[in-house]
Amino acid sequence: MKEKLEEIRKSALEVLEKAADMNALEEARIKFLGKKGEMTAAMKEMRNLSAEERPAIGALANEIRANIESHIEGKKAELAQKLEEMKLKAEVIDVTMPGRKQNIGKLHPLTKVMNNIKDTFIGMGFEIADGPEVELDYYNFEALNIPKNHPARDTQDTFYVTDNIVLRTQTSGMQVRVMEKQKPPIRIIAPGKVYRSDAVDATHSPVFHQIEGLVVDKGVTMADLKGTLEMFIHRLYGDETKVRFRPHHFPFTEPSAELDISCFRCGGKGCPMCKGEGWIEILGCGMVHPKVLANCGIDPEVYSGFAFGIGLERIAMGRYDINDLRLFFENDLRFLDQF
Ligand code: 2NL
Repeated sequence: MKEKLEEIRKSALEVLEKAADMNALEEARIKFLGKKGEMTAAMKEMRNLSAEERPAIGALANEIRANIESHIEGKKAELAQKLEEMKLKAEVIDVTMPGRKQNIGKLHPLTKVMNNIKDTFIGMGFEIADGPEVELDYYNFEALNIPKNHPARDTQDTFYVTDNIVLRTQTSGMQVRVMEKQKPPIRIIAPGKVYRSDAVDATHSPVFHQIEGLVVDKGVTMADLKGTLEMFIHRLYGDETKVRFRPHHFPFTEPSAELDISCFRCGGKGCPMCKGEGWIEILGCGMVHPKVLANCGIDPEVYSGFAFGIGLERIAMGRYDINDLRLFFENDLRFLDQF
């Protein structure tokens, strides 16, 4: 009996020594100490012992059971620690590793120029008018003194949705809507996309961006137009920039003019930037035609106004020295990343 018990102890300690995880440990506990385990079976056999033998064997059995139990507890603690160590190892953070780079987006160069111009006019007390890109023929043409079959429709040929609905060729329609609704004084700019039926090349695109401006009040004169636009140019290009007005024709203004600035590259001496002229064309402007005011319900005998239109792409091309307008619309990151 004694030998048998020692046999169980030996084999139990061997199995426990090899136990690689908690499952193996639990299996061993059941095999040796469980209700149907080897120790329990051995204890049952103690009935067959004589009264003299029983106490010594009983004591031995208890000692072995305790011995196996303490080995199980010891092994359990050892495995738990191993598990904890493995977990810590897996969770280790190498603070010297380089971080993951986040690519931050940038504003499109046209957006930058647009924001710049908007800020300048907001600083002069203008408000921003917003409106539809798909516009009624009336707001895009008729109200602006460009009746059907007027030759100006050729220079502003656009995309027709129906006979009476077009993609706007200028943002003036928004300003007409404001004049219809709001009593002067009016001081607004109208920024946005406009459309023309043009083929794409380095200087033309069927969609481009424009900012128009409009001031209507009592006693507004050409001097107000010149003063306002000169201040705008000085804010955008610097106080040393010279401004000149050249007579021009638009159906919606009378008189009309184009505004040139002294070349920001050569200062007016003549260079490739200004094609040797010393001057660069920036925008079109004029005094709002009395017929346009009347069309919008504003009495041209009481009120007068001036208006202007700026093409953004040309301004941005000059500022960033870009020679092909298509670059703005191709969305090539190698281009966009530079601004
Ligand atoms: C250009 C320059 C211009 C206007 C736009 C305008 C708007 C209203 C009334 C009168 Cl509501 N005029 N806008 C005026 C002069 C020039 O744009 O080159 N346009 C083809």
